[in-house]
Amino acid sequence: MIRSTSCLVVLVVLLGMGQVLAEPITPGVLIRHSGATNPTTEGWTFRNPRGFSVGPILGDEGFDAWVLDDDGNGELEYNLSLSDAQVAEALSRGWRLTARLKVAEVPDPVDNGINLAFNSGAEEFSVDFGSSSDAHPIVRLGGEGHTPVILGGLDGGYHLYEMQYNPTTSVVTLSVDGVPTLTEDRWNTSPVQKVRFDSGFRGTGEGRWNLVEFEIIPEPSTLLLLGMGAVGLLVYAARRRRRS
Ligand SMILES: [Ca+2]
Ligand SMILES: [Ca+2]
Ligand SMILES: [Ca+2]
Repeated sequence: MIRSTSCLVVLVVLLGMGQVLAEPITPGVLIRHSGATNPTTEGWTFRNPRGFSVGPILGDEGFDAWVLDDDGNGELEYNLSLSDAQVAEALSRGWRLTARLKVAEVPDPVDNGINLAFNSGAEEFSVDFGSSSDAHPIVRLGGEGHTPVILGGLDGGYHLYEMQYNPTTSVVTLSVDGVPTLTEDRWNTSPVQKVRFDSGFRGTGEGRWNLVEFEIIPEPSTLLLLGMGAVGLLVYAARRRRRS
């Protein structure tokens, strides 16, 4: 009895560890850009670079960042291609796409010059950025066909933008500096499966990207249950051992 219980404990603990170890960076995070690091050294694919150069900036209002300064008919993209399984997991568990960036030009019309998106193979969950003539950031959640919103309470510096998808309601909430600000459930279509930050051909704009992170929301309840199960079995095994 003790031996079989111990085997069960080991199995449960290994299952729990496997769940943690299967995540490549930290639990739930599939890819991340941070600071002034070249995204190609972080696992991002650099696609279609033409028309302008990119590079680091240090200590910009206290932030390090990677600069995409598109002044015209340039375009490029940093992306991570996603498998069918990863997309399915993201849509069933929920996902979070986070970026801290500064829109450096004033004014900067919203025209796909500064983009952040998760393309699911059906929908394009996107937000693109600009700036008003008095330097407030502008966001357009959902891409072309959606209404740009001026964030009048914010200055022209770095801000944290977080898109979070609720798998129960299929609604994305955009939080800015931790404050839920916009929601959206209508998206343009896209046949590709990837996470990307980029600058489009027609658009212009300078995005200074301090952080980009895509996360499939972990299931703490599963890990918690596994942990509680393991503890329970260990207690049970210890009691059995004491009695025998
Ligand atoms: Ca520029
Ligand atoms: Ca362009
Ligand atoms: Ca623009």
